[in-house]
Amino acid sequence: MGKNMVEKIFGAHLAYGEIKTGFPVGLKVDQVYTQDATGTMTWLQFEAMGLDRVKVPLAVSYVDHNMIQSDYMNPDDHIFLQTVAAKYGAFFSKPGNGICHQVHLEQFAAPGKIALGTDSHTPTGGGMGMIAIGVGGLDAATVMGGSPFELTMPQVVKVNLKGKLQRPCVTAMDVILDILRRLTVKGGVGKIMEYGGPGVKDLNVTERATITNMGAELGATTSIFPSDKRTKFYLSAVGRESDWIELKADKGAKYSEIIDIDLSSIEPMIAQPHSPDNVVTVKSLSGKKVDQVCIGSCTNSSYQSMKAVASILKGNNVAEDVNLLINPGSKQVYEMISRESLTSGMIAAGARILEASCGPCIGMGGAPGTGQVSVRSYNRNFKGRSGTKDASVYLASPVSCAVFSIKGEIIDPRESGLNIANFKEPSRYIINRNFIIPPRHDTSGIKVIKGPNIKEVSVKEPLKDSVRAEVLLKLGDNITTDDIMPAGSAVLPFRSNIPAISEFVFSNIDSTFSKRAVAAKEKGGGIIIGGENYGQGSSREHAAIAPMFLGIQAVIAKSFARIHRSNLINFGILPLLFVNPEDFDKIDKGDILTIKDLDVKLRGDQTYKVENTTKGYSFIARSSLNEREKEIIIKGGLLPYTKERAGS
Ligand code: MIC
Ligand code: SF4
Repeated sequence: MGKNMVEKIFGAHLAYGEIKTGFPVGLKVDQVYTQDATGTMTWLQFEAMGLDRVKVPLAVSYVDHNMIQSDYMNPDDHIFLQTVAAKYGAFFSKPGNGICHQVHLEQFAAPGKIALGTDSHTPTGGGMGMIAIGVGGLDAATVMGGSPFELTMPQVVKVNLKGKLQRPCVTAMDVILDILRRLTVKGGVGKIMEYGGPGVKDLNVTERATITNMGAELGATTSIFPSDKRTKFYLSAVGRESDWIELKADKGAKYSEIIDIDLSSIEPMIAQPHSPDNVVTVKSLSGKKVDQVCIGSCTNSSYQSMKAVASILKGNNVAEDVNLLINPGSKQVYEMISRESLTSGMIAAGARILEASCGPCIGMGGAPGTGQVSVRSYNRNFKGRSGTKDASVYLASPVSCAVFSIKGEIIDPRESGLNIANFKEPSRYIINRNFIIPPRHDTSGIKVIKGPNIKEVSVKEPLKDSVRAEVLLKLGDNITTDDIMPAGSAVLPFRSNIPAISEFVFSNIDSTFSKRAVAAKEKGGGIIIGGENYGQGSSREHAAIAPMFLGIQAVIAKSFARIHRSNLINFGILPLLFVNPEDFDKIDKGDILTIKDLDVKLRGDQTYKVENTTKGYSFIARSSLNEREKEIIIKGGLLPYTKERAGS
């Protein structure tokens, strides 16, 4: 029987289980990478496992998020990450080297491999024909410690591309925005998007990477493109032709669903506030005034994106009322556009060029003004993420963004009259690895340096047999991890300090949350009530560790996003599902819920009678944990579970 690409790669990496949708499957992983905002916890957790060295063929510690360094905390994290990488045999990518996903694509991604990254946009590597999955830090740490990576086998959906993009005004960003419009932020949950069809050859590797990167916003486990001649061309241009293998689906390969997309029919698209799936055509918003434009992020900061932007800005002026910020994705991109004198054209036009990092995408500077309209070539426009609660953030292609910055308003780039250069892929990129420190053989003399803000990892106690807890918050659908654990320059420095960061949990939704949680903890703990797709977005496990630290015992929701669900389990918080969605309506903030016989129910049919002691009725909730997940919850989380197994 013909196999799809996912089955081929999973088959070649199978550690245990069956490649059968809905069943647990264990995979051997080739590469693991971390970024600083999630990496400090990951590496602290790895350290707590007591091993001498990482047990995966390749591990990389990147620094790209926390770059403001307004005091000692961010640089202390950087030095910790550098020394811990040196101690345990990982590469270290220095601050300034670029955004992890862009750098990984240039330097390490390879077709046919499996990579995990502690960031939800790890699927960027799918553009290279690899399975690249975003995970929580503790999952990454256990895999670096030698365990296989276990996941529930997703469905594989084929995205069948035909036709050609209307270049240069329509880009890969418009393709993924259009897919988000069609499928929504829940459309990919439990699925891997496998791209195929004759239209694939119209897209080069960095364009494919834009699509797989933002596939994260579909809620998909990952997305993958074939590895073909264009992949070979790119790998040879970055000096890694020997990493190339061909990868394609067999004839007759099976898929759970097939989605057809005609690239020729795609127009410039834009996501409106406050969700990446709130997509319309750029044309339909013509004339809307723009205050700020930001170009970059792991989605659209490649050499190709920057060249297009430079061609539009050349000889023009950024509109009087617009602030234009640009962050190239990597040192390689930066160096190349500088050598070609493209940065000088950008500066002359009035752009503010930032360093190669996440920057405004994660609220590290570049916040818009009160009530302002900001259009960004980024991947997320959740409310408040930019740092300004009442800003209206839109998402569009780098081409559209550059055009808007000159015109001062939203306008279809096809009608702008501006000159936009067509891109010719370079046959050689600058290859300079001086910002990547390779692992050492002898690590005996290396001391891991931890500044005073780096606190030890918090661990939960084993599962109690009954829970009596207060409903601290009742929320709607699509709650993001940005809602649960905000980012931005005031919060990110505390990523290595759980007691301190826990004060910010849900702070953008309810500023009294952490205080109320601490008070409830004394009396048995708290429960959160969520709607559909609870925990979508980022992989930050802080959205589970900090609530755990505040005494949250369970989250009862209509459905969960994949990475956050795993993170909850990894930190001993029970993810429960409403059996009857009407029960959601009956609960109110402040109700006391009691769940008894947890251990027996968990090991049994996983249905739980939840008594609403305040209102005097009960309802049924269920969990859907596999055997390993059950044990993890019983032990109080993945760390105690792993330690016990290592000791036994
Ligand atoms: C994001 O885009 O939200 C982040 C910041 O890159 C996160 C990781 C984090 O919270 O550190 C992600 O996407 O996983
Ligand atoms: Fe960084 Fe933004 Fe990409 Fe997250 S989405 S990795 S914050 S650039």
